[in-house]
Amino acid sequence: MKRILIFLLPILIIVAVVFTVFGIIQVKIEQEKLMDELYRKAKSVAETTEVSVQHIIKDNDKKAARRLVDSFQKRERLQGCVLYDQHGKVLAITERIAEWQAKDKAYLQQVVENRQVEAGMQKFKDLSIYSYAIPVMDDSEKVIGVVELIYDTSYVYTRLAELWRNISVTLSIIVLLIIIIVLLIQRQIFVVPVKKLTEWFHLYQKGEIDDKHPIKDSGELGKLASEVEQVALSLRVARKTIAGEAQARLKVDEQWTETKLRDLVLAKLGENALFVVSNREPYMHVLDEITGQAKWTRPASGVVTALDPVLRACGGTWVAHGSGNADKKFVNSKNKLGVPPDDNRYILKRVWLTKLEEEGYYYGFANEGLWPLCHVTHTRPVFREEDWEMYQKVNQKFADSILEELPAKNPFVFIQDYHFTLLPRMIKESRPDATIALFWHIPWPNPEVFSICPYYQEILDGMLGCDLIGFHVQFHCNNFLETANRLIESRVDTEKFSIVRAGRETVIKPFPISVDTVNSKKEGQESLNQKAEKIRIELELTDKIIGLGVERIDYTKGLIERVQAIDRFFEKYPQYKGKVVFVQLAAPSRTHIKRYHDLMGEIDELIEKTNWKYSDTNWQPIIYLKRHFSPEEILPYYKLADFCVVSSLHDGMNLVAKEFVSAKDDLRGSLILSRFTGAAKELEQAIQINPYSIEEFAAAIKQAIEMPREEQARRMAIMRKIVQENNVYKWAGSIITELTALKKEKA
Ligand code: ADQ
Repeated sequence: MKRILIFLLPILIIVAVVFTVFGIIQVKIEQEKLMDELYRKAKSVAETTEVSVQHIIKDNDKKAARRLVDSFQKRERLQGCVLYDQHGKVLAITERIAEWQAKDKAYLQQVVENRQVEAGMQKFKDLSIYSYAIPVMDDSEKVIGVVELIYDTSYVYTRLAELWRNISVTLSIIVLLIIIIVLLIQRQIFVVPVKKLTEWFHLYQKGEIDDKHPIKDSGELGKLASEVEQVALSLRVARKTIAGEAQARLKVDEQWTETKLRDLVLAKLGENALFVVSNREPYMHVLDEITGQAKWTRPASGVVTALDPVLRACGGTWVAHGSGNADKKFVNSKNKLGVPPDDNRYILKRVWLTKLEEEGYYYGFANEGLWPLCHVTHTRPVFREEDWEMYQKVNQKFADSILEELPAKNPFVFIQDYHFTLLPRMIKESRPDATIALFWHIPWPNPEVFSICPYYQEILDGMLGCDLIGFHVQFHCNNFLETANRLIESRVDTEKFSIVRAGRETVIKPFPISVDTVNSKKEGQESLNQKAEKIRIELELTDKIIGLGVERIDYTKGLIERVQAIDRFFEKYPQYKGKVVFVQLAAPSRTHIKRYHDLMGEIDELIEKTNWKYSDTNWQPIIYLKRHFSPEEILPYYKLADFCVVSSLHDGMNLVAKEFVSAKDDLRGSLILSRFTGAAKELEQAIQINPYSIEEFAAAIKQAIEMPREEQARRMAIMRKIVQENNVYKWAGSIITELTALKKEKA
């Protein structure tokens, strides 16, 4: 549009200038013509009245004078006639211009003295008047009086204004015609062919049509089309070859890796790229508070930890809320960018939310409502009608953003978590051909608990727009099946683990999420050990037994209970004072919510109290590092730790437990793991605890510290094997395999 304006604007300016000049000339000519007409008319009338006026004055015939001036009263427009004697005294005047007598008329003097006609424009009240004054002489050529004819000239200006109006209307019509013609030409020679070429490219490279490109032009556009044709052909061939090779490689049974997942995606999804949706974006751009420069970071989030390697492996598009304060600077016109920012492997599309939307949908409904509802941690869920309205609005916003990205046929959409329960139905209604999966990263409670939510009907109905819903463990699947069975009209198939609602089936399955056990090892052992030793020196941990916690600050993670257990541990086993140090890495999270804000204060206070209680000049029991760490920064802490504590009061899976195990390639160290995490179902060799039991927790710390090296190694080896075999690539691979199988079944 901007380019058309650049082209159109000079033409329109030239046309407007020409028309204005033409208009000015036209008006001037017309004005002169009208004034000339008036002059002639006045002259002729004056000459015809001159003789009779001569007699009237000579005979002092007042009646005849009256008749004469009255005859003007009947004439069109405002006209009149005035008879004067030779001294300028009014003898008779037409009634409708009676007030004209009062006007000071210096020019009458001139008429008498010079014996000449005086004609010109005069002001009378608000009117413009044309006056024509002629001397009346007797037979001896002596001036005996004056006849003045008066004409209202306002009709002249009315005529001129009409002329201007006509010129303007003609100009507007011409401008409009020029715009329409230019737009039509532009559409015909550019928009239509380019649109056709784009559609053709889209279908041809995917192998959906075999026609030649549709551009008939032999000029520059034709050349461009021919280049596009070559690219489309190469792409089509490459896709086919890659998918074939991938299929062949998949047959080999080997450990799940990035490459194997990529092969699976290519072989199973083929041309259909993967679309992932989550609230949290995998990479955010933020302004550095000190330098003011924009930099990118990876948020502390289990969902991001799990899905980023999957998307890196198989490409696709990830749609998420753009929440970084410098995010807008780094997207293209479609709000997209290639990520990771230093090695573009897939596309991130950012969706913008207003503060009000974020407040209601994210902080309010999702995190003050659904999050505590699904975690049994005795924090009361809050449901506000205005939050629910925002939640619906934002789900629709995401649906619109995704729908405009989906390809023409059979797309795969993989939705993450409790932020988007309404999204599956919204997408399915517009695109019934889309295969949709939702993965629920947090626990699912029993029907009684879930029915507390005033909107449970809408939420369940929205979720059942999916073809597949995944949870971490079977227990959460069972809870969900029971919830649907009890709370909404549906049929639960306990053999297939599926729910049928309004003739549509949704399969419910467990897919235990995991970590990337392949790429996390990319950094050389040597540099990792160096980093770990540097931390040991900086934090004065030499000769100390090191415990570690890595968390987002959240009430579900059991941080308060952990500090209480550490306190109890030193109380019960004082021999460890000065010998054991617990390092806690903690990323502030959802700090706008009061419960989270208060929790931060509570933890600060409790740690300070515990440190004050036990520390001496050379030692303090807890080192609290409250900030966000990058995955590369966290890894050396895992290396360094003798034991790691995961004390969640309730957790869907918990990736920290798996990250710790995955990092321990020297088989050293032990894991204390809450029984209420999904991970506890897989990592049976961890020291499992009930974090609510402070005694049991403190004893577990002692057990972890005193566990013989061989026992540590035996347990760690088993846990490592489990995590390695069931890494995040297997998790994603299983979901994709299940989805494609469902799609085939439907077909
Ligand atoms: P979370 O509760 O966010 O997510 P969790 O499994 O505890 O997930 O993983 C947290 C991630 O954040 C880990 O990768 C960890 O390394 C990282 N992290 C922790 N502290 C950090 C810090 N201070 N700085 C930077 N990064 C930090 C949800 C569910 C979980 C489920 C995951 C994945 O609540 O139960 O395991 O999703 O499905």
